[in-house]
Amino acid sequence: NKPLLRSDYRPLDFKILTTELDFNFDENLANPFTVTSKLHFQRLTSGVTSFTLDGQDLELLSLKVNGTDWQDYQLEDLPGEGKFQNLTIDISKLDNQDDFVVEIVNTLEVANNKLLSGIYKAGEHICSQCESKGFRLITFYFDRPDNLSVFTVKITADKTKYPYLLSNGNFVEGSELDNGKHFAVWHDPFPKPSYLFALVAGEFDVLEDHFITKSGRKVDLKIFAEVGRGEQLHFAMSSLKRSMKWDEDRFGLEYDLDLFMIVAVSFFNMGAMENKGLNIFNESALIGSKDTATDARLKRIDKVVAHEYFHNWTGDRVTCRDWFQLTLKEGLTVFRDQEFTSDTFDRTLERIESVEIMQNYQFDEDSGPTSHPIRPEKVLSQDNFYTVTVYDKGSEVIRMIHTLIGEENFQKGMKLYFERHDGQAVTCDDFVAAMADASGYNLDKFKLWYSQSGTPNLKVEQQFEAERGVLTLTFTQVNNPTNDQKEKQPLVLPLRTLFLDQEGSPVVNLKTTSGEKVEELIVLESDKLVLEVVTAKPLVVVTNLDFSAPIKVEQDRSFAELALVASKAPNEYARYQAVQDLNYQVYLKTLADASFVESQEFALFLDVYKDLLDQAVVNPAVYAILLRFTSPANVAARFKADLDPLAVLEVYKTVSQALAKAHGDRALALFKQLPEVGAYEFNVTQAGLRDLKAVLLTLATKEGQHKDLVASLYEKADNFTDRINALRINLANNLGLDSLEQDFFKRYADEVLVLDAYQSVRATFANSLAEVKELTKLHSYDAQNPNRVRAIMTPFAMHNFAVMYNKDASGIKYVVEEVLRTDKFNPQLSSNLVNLLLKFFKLTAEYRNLILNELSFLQSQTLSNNVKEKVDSALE
Ligand code: DPP
Ligand code: ZN
Repeated sequence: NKPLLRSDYRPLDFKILTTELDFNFDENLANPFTVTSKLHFQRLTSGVTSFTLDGQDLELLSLKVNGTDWQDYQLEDLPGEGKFQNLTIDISKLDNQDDFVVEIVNTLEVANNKLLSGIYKAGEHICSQCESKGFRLITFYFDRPDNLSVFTVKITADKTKYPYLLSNGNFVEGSELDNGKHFAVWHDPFPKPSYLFALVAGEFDVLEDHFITKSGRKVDLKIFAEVGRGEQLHFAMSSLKRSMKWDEDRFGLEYDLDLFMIVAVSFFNMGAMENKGLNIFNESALIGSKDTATDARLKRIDKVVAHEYFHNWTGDRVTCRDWFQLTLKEGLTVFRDQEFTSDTFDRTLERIESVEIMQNYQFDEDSGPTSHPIRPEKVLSQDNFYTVTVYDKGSEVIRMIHTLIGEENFQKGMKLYFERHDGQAVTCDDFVAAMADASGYNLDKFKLWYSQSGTPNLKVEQQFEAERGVLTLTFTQVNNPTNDQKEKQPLVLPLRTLFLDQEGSPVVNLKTTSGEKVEELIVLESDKLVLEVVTAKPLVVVTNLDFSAPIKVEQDRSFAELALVASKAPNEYARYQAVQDLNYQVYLKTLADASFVESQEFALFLDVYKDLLDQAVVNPAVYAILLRFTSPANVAARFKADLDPLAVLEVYKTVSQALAKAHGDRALALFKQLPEVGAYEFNVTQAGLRDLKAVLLTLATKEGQHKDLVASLYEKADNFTDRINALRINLANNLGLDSLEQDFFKRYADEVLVLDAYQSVRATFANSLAEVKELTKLHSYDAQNPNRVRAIMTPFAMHNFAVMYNKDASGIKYVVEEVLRTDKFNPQLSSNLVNLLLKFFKLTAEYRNLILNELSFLQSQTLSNNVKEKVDSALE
């Protein structure tokens, strides 16, 4: 159980040029079955006469080299958790050691494989998941991303139970056999690492369509889902076609095979997987229509379909040299999916949503026990590094490069990256080099973002001297030590900055005292920058606009100034930022002194909401976000220490009550004035209006009045979003509209994903732990299915402060029980659940001790590497 280090990377001495796999599935899968693999090796380092293949839980039945039974091998079980194996093959007796074929027959376990890694059963389907190290559960291999091989796959299985037999690439041949079985052969011409291998067998509904690429090639598109749910694939198909078009238009990237398939499966740890030509999805990220998915989930489907499709170039054609480089493909592909969503829907909205992921999740990770740079240095379990840091902060790092060099240079950089590295497994350094070389921009200093963890704090100080007519601005960055790294250096921070006058109008063409133009993008390259701006009047300075750098900004600003920006700034993002800062101030001040809600400043705060409610609704989606008083969970994310969740919850209740009291009528009036949304369409205006209606109704019905409007929102709904919003408001405001739930269950009894959404609302508003546990009795619940478990545990632990942080620790203990239970069969799932406990470092001493005690208890149990790694870091 030793951690791997990035610095340990060694290139392979051999490569596997071609891989032929032959699977023959038994109908009932009761027994482990055999796979035959034929591997064509080429030696890369002369003189080396042995190599080691990775395996896990496999039984080796036979080994041949060049067709002859081969005895010169050693199979050893590695110490520690899991049955990891090394198969070392000695070829010193071989005549031609540079080029030879190894044939391996081994068994693997499918029916009892609960890891959801390797090949496993998802309900009635057989499917695979190999990223990052799942292929070794199938056969012995160089299960690492830098071995690129051309795969040919033969699958044989019962024809009735498994009418579809799928793998990567192109279909070559297939036919019936006389024993009730049939077979199919697939060939993928693009060399790929083992983590991109995929296999699917089963009965499905299929939605078919096609796409004509910009060079005129026809690509067949097929999306598969469980029988009976094919009707819910149309949205995903439209996402796929738009993604293909967008990648051509914006990045010039065209699809490269004649067939692209996506399959939805019911048991899956991740969101989805970008296997070459055969993406496999968690059904929650693929199946959905207006009647079964919220606008938010449809948007997620759109994003995930795009994300996995975009991996075809950024991930599959050019992949990672080793797993420490994961952000090379993930950060870049998240950046690409964010740009796709921005171009498709609304840029400001997308920006706000991405920023909220950073602020509400990534910042805590970066200052907590598991903090790591986007390119980690040390890993015990690779599964643990599919994090918001690697993904979302990784994307922010790409975005900063984009901001510094501009779109045109960025696209030149992408072109150069593909020219240099198509068909290769490369590093983050290779990517940055392509960007620097194509743009001529020196990124040497910038590269520290890849190796330094933690969130920089930017202090912004301003001083206005009326006599001199000068505003002195001082930017100072402070990089605090993190759990993984004590020494820090200043990072390059691109700061998009906006200057406003005292009425909230922009001031442009400013000059410094030395006559230089004040740029809209200020780049801080060291720990301090002082700027003397010539101005006769004081200015309002809004910096890090659009979250141009992933940092925390500390700026002393008056309530009045924040209120001005919040209600008047001519920039939606600036207003959003000001509203958030204002809300945070209200929390802090009320926590410090409960009588704050009687103060002048609080009246000013209420006036901001009055102003907002009196304004014309231009962009309903962003407007709805502005009007939503920050939730306890999101405000908790801004705390650095001494967070008392129950006290925060009390403030939330008090202030939202005060807002309702002051503006409930105004909210109601606006609700009634909103334009009719009309027959359902998925677009940003409609989705924004639906969201806005829910925000306004929540405010208007806070004190139990106007229930009929909530009932009618439900009854008149032609979509799932309005229905679940009505249920949510009913529970949030205790309206007692029981008949809505009765209808809901009649309507959706068979829709597991809808019921997950329902469970999440219930878990958020449950009044006791007993109520939370009661949710596991719902007919759709399955204690082994990650979607079912997470639908309850995540909202409960993240959003239900009252029950999760009950002082008797029962909420915390429930999370621990679930970690231990799931760790026995699915360490990726249990490791996800442990994250729910890792905010202890910022809580008050009382909670910190409660959680640390529980983590010590966990540490005394037998744990997977995945959970152990996190618990050990927490207790370090
Ligand atoms: N399938 C996961 C993703 O696309 C891991 N590659 O992010
Ligand atoms: Zn990805």
